[in-house]
Amino acid sequence: MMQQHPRPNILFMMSDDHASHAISAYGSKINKTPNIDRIAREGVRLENCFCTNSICTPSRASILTGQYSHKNGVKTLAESLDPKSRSVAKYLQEDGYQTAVIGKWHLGGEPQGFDHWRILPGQGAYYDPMFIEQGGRKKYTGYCTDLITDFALEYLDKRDVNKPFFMMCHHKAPHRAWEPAPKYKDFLKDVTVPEPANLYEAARHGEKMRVGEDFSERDLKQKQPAGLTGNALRKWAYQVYIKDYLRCVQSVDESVGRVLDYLDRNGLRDNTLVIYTSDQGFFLGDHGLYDKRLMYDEALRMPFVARYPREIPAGSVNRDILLNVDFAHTFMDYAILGRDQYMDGESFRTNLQGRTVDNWRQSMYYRYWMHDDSAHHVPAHYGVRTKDHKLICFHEGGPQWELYDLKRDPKEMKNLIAEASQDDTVKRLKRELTRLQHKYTDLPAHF
Ligand SMILES: [Ca+2]
Repeated sequence: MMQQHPRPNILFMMSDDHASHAISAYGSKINKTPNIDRIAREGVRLENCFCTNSICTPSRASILTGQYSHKNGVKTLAESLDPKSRSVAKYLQEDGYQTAVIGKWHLGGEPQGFDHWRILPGQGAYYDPMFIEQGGRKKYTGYCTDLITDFALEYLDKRDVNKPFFMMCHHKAPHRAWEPAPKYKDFLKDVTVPEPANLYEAARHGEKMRVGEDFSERDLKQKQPAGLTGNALRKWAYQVYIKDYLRCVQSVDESVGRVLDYLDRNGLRDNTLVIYTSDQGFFLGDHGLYDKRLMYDEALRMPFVARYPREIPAGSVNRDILLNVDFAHTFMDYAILGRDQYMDGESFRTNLQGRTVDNWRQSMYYRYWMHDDSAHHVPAHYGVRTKDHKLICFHEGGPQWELYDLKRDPKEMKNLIAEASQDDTVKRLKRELTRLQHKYTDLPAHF
């Protein structure tokens, strides 16, 4: 019998739009993130952690409720989380955890299920941001990422040491418009950041997320040089974009380091499950794009590293398919709470120990709902991903199908849907897509 430890603290750090390929533990070719890497080195790195709807508000709602977007009602940026929703925060709070959320909330209304909260209104500001907290609104002087970290550590200092805590520390960074801390504004100034191989690809679905053509002056923080067009514009704009993005990531990584040091100094290392993740991935010039939404891996994959020395082997890598809808059950499992039948996700506590649960999922279901919004023009779509393949259906005005062989073509450059040799794979994946839509009671779009 395993020794029984008290229930761990859960410290969940999540940034906004931080792609795994801008984390050195994931093999980034463009930056170093020593503090996030430290969690991976002392714990586990998830290789196949995916979001089920690659956009901010819906992913956050799925993390809290353990449900797909069509179940929790937050399918697009326009919807708020119903304050009556069941959520992991409420369950942990009812079960004796002290609960807090600090930083970006972006789910409308006041946080429910948290004893303490200090959140940004909407997207919040990078510089001298306003925060909403119990008791009102207050503007603070400083840089958003640093302030969120200060507030998180302040909360830990004041907590009741006789109860376990569940804290969600949610950074705004590195979200658009990628505004760096003053001290990092010249970071990478004289460096040419390597370009992704598919930077000069044309937009496939008419999406308005092209590096260069679809940046605003606010994104670039300067006027675009006159006469710059086509590939020359993209080349120039990529450097401006990626440097600001990585400057924002620097502060996030530094924040993670401050939190880890705090845990060490205060004897919280062994009894705290500490996680770093992002609400979804992001295109870093891949396919010529910025932003997320599309089911391609750069946006679909969530970075996720976790450390809990009592259970998680140091330096391990997990390749099971794990989803944002699993987080709620996983945290409840650490709190020794049973399953909520309304949640779609499953606990992956055992998977994090290096043992894949029997009959663990071999495929995942994805759906992006925000059809052709005026700013980004990404068509709605759904799809299924296995370890080896991805099948996507752009169902509006279609259907238009895409099939990728992820083993041979990890960058998803060649759509194989029309290849006769793939007919059996397509049939099998369409059956799997239908099975998953039934399992999650999502209605397929009619076409
Ligand atoms: Ca986001």
